[in-house]
Amino acid sequence: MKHADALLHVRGTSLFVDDMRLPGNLLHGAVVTSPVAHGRIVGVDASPALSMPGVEMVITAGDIPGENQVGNIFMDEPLFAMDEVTFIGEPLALVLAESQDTARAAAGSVKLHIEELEAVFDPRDSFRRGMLIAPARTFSLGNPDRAWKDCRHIVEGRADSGGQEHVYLETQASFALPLEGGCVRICSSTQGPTFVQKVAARVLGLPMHRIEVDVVRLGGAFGGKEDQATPWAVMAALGTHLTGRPVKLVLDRRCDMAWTGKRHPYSSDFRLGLDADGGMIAWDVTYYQNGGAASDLSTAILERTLLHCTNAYYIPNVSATGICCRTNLPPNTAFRGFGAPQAMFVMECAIHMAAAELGVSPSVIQERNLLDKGDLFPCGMNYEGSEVRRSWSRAKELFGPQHEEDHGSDGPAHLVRGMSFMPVCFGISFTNTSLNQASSLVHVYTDGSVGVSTGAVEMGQGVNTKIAQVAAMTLGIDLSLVKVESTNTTRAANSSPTAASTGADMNGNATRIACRDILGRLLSFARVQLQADREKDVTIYCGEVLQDGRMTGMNWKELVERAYLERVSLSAQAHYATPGLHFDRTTEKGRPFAYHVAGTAVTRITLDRLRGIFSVDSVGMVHDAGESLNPVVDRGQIEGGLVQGIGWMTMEELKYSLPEGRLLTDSLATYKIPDIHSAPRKVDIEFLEPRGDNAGVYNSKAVGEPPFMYGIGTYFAVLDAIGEFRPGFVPCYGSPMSNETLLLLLEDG
Ligand code: LUZ
Ligand code: MOS
Repeated sequence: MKHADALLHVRGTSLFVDDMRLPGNLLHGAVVTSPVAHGRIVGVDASPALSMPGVEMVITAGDIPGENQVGNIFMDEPLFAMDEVTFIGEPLALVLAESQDTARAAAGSVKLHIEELEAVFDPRDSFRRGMLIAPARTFSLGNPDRAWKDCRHIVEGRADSGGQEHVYLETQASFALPLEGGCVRICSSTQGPTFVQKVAARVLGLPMHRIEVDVVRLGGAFGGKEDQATPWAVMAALGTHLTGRPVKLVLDRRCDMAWTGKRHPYSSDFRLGLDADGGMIAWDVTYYQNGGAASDLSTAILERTLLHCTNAYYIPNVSATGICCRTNLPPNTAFRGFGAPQAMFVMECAIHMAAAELGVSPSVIQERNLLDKGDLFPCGMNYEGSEVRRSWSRAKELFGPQHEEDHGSDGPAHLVRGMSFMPVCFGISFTNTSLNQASSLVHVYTDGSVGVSTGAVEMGQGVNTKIAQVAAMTLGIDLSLVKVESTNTTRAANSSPTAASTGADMNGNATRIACRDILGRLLSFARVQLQADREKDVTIYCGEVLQDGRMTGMNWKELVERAYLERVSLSAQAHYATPGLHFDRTTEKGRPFAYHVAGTAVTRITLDRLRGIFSVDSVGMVHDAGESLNPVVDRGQIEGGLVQGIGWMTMEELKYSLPEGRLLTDSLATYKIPDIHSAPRKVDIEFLEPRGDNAGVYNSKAVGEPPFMYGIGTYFAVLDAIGEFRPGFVPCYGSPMSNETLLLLLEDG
C-alpha cells in the first residue's frame, strides 16, 4: 500500500491552502511585525498604508472584539503587541488589501515608533536575570548525593545544542470565509484545528460553534504548526469578521523563517559517575532551555526533556533539572522529538567524555548500561519492553565493527573513518495526559463506499493512509472503498493536535472502534438475513460475507444496501482514550507513556581532516515499529527523521546579528539543510521482530519522532574519527558540528 496521496503529489494535483480557489472579493493579508527584539511601543502610524489604493483596512490590537491572546499553556502571548514588543517578528498589525503585493507594500509603509530596550538571547543570561517562564523542575531517582561517593570515575562538562528551523515545504498559510450569521470558516495549514478554533473564538469573542476549521493536508509541519499556525489563521478570521470578506494570509519563506519559532536551543551542565566496570551509577544534569519571548509549548517540551534525561539507559541515581528561560527570540516551539533529542544529546556527550576517561569506546559504556525490562525511569515508570537490548544486539550483528576491517585510517592519510552506535528509547503519548484522546466518525454509504473523519491531520506522514487501512481491515473490505475526509472541527470535535507521534495510534484506534460498531450491526443483520444459527460464525472478508468461512453469495455492497432498506444505521462515532496513563506533577512521578519505541543506529562516516568535511557513508538502523501497519510509509518516516536529525546535528545553523538579534540565516541560501549529497550514501533499515502487545493500533507502533534521534549518531561518529588520530580527544560539546566548526576544531590541534 502506497501513500494515499502519492499519485496526487507526483501529478501536482494535491491541494494546499495556497492552491484553493477563492471568491473574487478576496482580501489578502500582510503582517506588520516588530523590527526590534525588545522595545516600548510609542506609536504605530498606519496612515501611509491606508492612503495606498487597494488597501481596505489596517487591524491592530484595539480592533479585537474578544481577547488579544493566543497563548496555549500560559496566557502570555498577545495576537498583536500593545505596549511592548519582545521579539523581532512579533505581530503589530494586519494589513488587508486587494492584492498580495499591495498588502505587503502597505505593511512595509506602516511607520513604527519603538523605543529600544535591552534584549537577552542567551538562556543562561536569562536565568541569571531571573527571567524564567516557569519555576524549575527536577526529576530524581535513587539517592544521587550518596551515589557520588561510590563512583570510581566522574566526568563533568557542558553541552550545547542549537535550534532548528522546520523548513516545512509549505509555509504558514490560512484563509477565512464569512458564513451566514456571523460565523467563520477557517482553512488552515495547522496540526491543531481545534486549537485554531478555540483561539479564533477567544479573539473574535464568539462561541466555538461559530467557528469551523477545515484542514485538507499540510505540506509538512514537523511540530512547527502544532502551535504556531494559530496566530496567522486567527488573523485571517479576524479580518473576515471585521470586513465580512474572505481573507487569505500566506507567509513568504523569509518572513516565515524570521518570525516563527524554532527547535529550542539548550545549554546544559552534566556530571556522570561510573563504577569501575563502566556502569553508570549517578547522573546530574541541568538543562537551560531557550524558550524565546512567550511560553508557547516550552514547558511541555522541557517536561519531555526531563522524561528522556537518561535516554535508553538505566541509571539508578538521577537528578535532572529543567529551567525554561525567557529570551527575546521568537517563541521557540514543538519540533520533532519535542525536547527529547536535546536530552539524548547531553547523555551521549557525557558517555563520550566518560569513554575518553576510561580509555574505551563509547559503545562499551552504552551497551553495558542499556535498559532491561523492569528498569525504573526517573519518572517512576518501568521500562516494559525488550526492544532496547534486542535492537542493539541485532544492530551490532548486522552493522557492527566486525563488518569493517578497515576501521580507522586507510588509503590517503587525511581520510579517517569513524563510527558510532546510537540507541534511542522514546516515550509514546502526549506528556499532558488529557491530550491522549481522539475521535472518529465513520459513514458507510448505501453503495458500500466509506468516509472517515478523524482529528488526525495529514502532513505528509501518511496518517490518512494508515487510517484508511485500519477502516478497510476492520470492515473486511477493499481499501479503494475507503476515503479519509478532511479534518474538520464539525466532524471531529475537541481533537488534540496531530503530534507526539500519536496520530495513527489514537485516531486509528478510534476509527477501529467506530468501524467495529458498524460491523457489529451489519453482522447481526446478516445473521438474520442468512438465517444463521447463533453459533455460526458470520464474517466479512475481502468484501464477501462468509458463514463459517464459506461464501454465502452475499457481498459487502448487497449487505449494506439491504441493511439500509431495513433501517440499520450505517454510521458510527467513536472516542478513544489511551488507557493507563497518569502523571502527578507535584511528585513528578507516574506513568506518562503508553509504551516506548526503541531502536539502534550504527553510523559510519569518513572525515577529511585537511578540509574539515565529512561524508556519511552508511547508517544501519534496527527499528521497532511493532507490527508495521505500512512498512513503506514507516521506512519513509525513518529515512526522513534520520536525515533531519543529521541536519540538526551537523549542518543547520541559526545565526543572529548581535546585539540586535536579527536572524541572518533567513533563507535557504544561508540556512543549510541536508541535500542529497549530505544524506547517507547507504541507508539500511531492519524492522525489529515484534514481541508483545502495545497500545498502538493493530499492534503497530508510532513512528513519527523516534527516528529523528538516530541522527545524533552522526555527531559522535565524527568525534570517533577525530579520536582515531587524537586519542582521548574531548571537544567543547556543541552542535551543529558544521564544516566551519569542524575545521576550526581540527586546526586547534
Ligand atoms: N506535543 C505536545 C508534543 O503537546 N505534547 C507532547 O508531549 C508532545 N510530544 C511530542 C511532540 N509533540
Ligand atoms: Mo510534534 S514535535 O508537533 O509531534
